[in-house]
Amino acid sequence: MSFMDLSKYPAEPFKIKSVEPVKMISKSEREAAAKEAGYNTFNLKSEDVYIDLLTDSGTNAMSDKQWAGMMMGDEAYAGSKNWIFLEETCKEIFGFKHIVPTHQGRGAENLLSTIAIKPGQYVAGNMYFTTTRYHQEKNGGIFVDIIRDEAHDASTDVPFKGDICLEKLQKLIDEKGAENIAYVCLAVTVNLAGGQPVSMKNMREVYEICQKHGVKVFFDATRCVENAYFIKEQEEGYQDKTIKEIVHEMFSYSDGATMSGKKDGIVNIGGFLALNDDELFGHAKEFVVVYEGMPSYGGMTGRDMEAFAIGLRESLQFEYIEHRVKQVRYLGDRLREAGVPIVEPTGGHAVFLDARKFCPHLDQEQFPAQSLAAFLYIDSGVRSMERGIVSAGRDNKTGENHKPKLETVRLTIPRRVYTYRHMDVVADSVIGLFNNKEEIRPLKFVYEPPQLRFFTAKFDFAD
Ligand code: PLI
Repeated sequence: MSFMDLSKYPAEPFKIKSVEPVKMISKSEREAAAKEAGYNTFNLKSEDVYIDLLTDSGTNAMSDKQWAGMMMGDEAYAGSKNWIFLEETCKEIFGFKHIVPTHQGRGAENLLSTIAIKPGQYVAGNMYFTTTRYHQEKNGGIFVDIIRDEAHDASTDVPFKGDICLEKLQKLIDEKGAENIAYVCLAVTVNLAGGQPVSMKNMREVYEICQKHGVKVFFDATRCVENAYFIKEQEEGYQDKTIKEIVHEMFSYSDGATMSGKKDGIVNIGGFLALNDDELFGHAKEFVVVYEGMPSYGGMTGRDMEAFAIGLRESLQFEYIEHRVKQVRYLGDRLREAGVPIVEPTGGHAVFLDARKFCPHLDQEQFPAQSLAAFLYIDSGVRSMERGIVSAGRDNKTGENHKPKLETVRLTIPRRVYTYRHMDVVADSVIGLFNNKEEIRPLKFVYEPPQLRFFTAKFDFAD
C-alpha cells in the first residue's frame, strides 16, 4: 500500500539530463514582437517565446538512447544499416509489407497522392488536415469530409469523436461509385477535431465496407500511439492488451499509411509511407527518388533514421504514453474547471480553445482564433496556433473562405519537453485572458499567401 496516487496525473516518467534555458522577455518586447510578426505566431522568433505550444511536430525531446543512436549514423548513400533497422522496426510495429522513407509526413502524403489519385476522384477523410488535403487536391482529388457530425461541435463530449460516419461513407460509395473514390484517408487521431481518437470498432467497420466495394483505406498514422492509448483506456476489450498489440491491430484494418515521425516517432524529423500493394510500392519508389532521395533514406540522414526507429519503440511504452496523454488532459482539466470553453473531450496532443465562445464579440471573419493566439503570446510569452478560418484557407474554385465550424486555438504539448508547472503557467494566462476577453481585438489580413496561408500570413488590427 502506498500513500501516492499517480493514476490521474502521473509524474514525468523520466529524469532531465540536459536542459535548454528559456526566458520571458518583457511585455513591451512581446507587444513589439507580435506586431513585427503580423500577429501570426508562426512568424515569431523562437527566442522571443517562453513556452512554445505552437506544435508537437518535431519539437520532441529525445531520450539518451536516441542521442546515443545518433552517434551510430551510417551515412551511406545507399543501404544504410540505420535504414534496415528503421524498416524492420516499422514492419514489426505496423505489419506492412513495404516501407518507403520520407523526410517528413507531407513527403509521404505527396507520394501517396501522386500514385493513388486520378484527377476527378474523391478522397474521403475524417476531417481534413492542411498538408494532406493540399496534396490530395494538387493531384486532382476532391476531398470529402465523412467524420461523424459530433466532431464539428466543440462542446459535444463523446468518446471516439474522430470516428468516420459509416452512413456518410456508404452514401458516398452509393452516390459516386466505388471506382470514383481514390481511397479513404483515416487519421488516427484527428488533429483538427481536437486530437480526437478513432475506435478500433470504427476502423474495423470502415475497412469491411471499403473491402466489400474495393476501395482502399490509408491511415494517417501520425499520432497513432496516442490513439492506441485511448483505445486501451476506453474501448471495451482492450484493457489487457499492450499498446504495441493495439497499434498492430489498428493497422491491420488498412492498406497502407502515411506517417509523420515528428509526432509519435518522438524525433525532430522523419516520416514514411507504408504499403501492402506491390504495384503501388513500385510507383512510390519511382517517385521517392525524385522528391525525397534513395529508397533507403528518403530525405533522412542515417542518424535521423536510427533515432526514429528507437523513438517508435519508446513510444509504445505504457508509462510514456500514459503520462503524455494525461499531461495534456491536466491542462484541459484546469481550463475547464475555470469555465474556459475548450474542445471536448481533451484529445491526445493538445488542448483546443473554442475561440467562438471565448471571443463572442468577434465574428469569424474577424479571425477570433488568430487574435486570441496573438493576445495569449502578448500576455505570457506562450505561443499557440490558430486552427480555424485562417488555417482552413479558401475554396479552390470559388475563392471564398472555408468557414470551419471549429474556430480554435491549439495549445499543443511537445513530448517530454515541459512539466506540469509549465502547464499551470499556460492555464493561468489563458484563464486571465478569458476573464478579460473584451481586450481581444479583430484582425484583418495585410498579407495573404495563396496556399497554406496560415504559415506566413500577416495581420493588423481592424478596429
Ligand atoms: O509536418 P509533417 O509534414 O511531418 O506532417 C504532416 C502532417 C500530417 N498529418 C497530420 C495529422 C499532421 O498533424 C501533420 C502535421 N502536423 C503539424 C505540423 C502540426 O502542427 O499539427
